[in-house]
Amino acid sequence: MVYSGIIERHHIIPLMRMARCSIKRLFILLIVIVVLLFITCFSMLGQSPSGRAGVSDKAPLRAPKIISNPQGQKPIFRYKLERELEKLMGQRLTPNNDAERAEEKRGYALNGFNQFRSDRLPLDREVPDTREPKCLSKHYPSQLPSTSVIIIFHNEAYSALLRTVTSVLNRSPPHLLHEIVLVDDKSDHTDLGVKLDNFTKLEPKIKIHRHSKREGLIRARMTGAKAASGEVLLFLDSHCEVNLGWLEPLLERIAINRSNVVCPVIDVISLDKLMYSTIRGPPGVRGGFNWNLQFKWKKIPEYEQKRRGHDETREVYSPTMAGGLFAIDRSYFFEIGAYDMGMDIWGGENLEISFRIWMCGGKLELIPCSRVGHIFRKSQPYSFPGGVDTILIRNNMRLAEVWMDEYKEHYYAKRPSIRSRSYGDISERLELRKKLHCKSFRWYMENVYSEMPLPLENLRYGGYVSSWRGLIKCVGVLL
Ligand SMILES: [Mn+2]
Repeated sequence: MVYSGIIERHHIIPLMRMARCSIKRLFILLIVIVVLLFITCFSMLGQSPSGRAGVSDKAPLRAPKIISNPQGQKPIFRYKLERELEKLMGQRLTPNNDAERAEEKRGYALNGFNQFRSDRLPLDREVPDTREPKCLSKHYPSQLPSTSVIIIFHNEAYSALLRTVTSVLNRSPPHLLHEIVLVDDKSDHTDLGVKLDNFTKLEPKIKIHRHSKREGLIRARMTGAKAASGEVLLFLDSHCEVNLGWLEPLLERIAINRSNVVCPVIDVISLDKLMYSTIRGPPGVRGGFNWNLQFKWKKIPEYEQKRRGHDETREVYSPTMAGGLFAIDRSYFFEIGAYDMGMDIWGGENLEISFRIWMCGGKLELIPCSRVGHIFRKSQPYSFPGGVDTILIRNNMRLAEVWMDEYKEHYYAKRPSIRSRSYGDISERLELRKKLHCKSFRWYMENVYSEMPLPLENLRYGGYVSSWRGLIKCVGVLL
């Protein structure tokens, strides 16, 4: 058709037909594009980027990541060279015959670390001062709250337990150390019986409580907390060595505000050589978690470094704690609901108390000038009655149901089949949350852990398509 400036009537009808046809085609094309978009979107989300799909809850070894150094630097502190150490000790630290080799093997199997060597190292050995040099020039008030150190154990290696206790006695100012409360969660190792009783009798500050049946970490800690009479409760694992000046920086933060809950920085005692070491420089990590509800070490974000004024000696706000080592004002601990007594044995309780502290008005902090060495075991040496998975899932469901509001869906999305499982009665914990006027989980995510991405990979065909927010976000990402 030649353009003439005038559209004649006989031209108009085919034009209208053509227009109608193009609208139809355009419409079909649009539908095809949308369908393609959705397919791409879902197939992308269906693949879990790190192959994490269907990951089941496994007992996470506490804080293994801290061993790896983000800068790839070698540990700067080594205890002593093997030979020097042996000379000092007057005995060998490695097995020399079949009987000793068998003993070493047994020690590993029982503890997940080198008990053979632990038994031969001095209880009061020196450890390298791993603090930042700037920490040494800090001054702390001499009047600080008195402390009950609570150490719970179940079949711990006798020498590792005693080394923990000895380091606390040697490196805590006596006027600040009110007592050491040991809680034996029904151990059956013979040397943890009378032999331990005899040792504890030597030091009036040590008190020991024994369970007549295995209760697990959570209830054992409650036994310790109820028995303690210091102003601060300080929970320690039973295979630690506290470092120089470890206590004052923790207590100072609690003295400033009783709702500050504080954790020392964890140094590494190697499980084979039992060498005490740390990574160079200030701690670059703080506590986080993933949607499997596992604790994770995460890089401290820039906004938090800014809040600290880039001062390496200052406290780091931490969204979660690893769980083994922390200090809390005793009355505050009970005020905010201690532990969820409906949880079993171990697992999930560290995230539960972390969420609760932040959501109910407290703060959770890492204190760089306080250092405690910890043996990171090779494996969990003791059994979980009823199975690890069953207990962890039940504990995590209680955690999700009480504290995580709509965000609990991110946990369930990966394991839809557990929804129907029983997690017991949570009414008391919901009541507690109401009574304390705790904030929402959304508030926590937006204000405490804002760098945490929402899990797009949770969206699946069958599992979690009901989240329209997720769907819109998904399409938004693609466009
Ligand atoms: Mn431990």
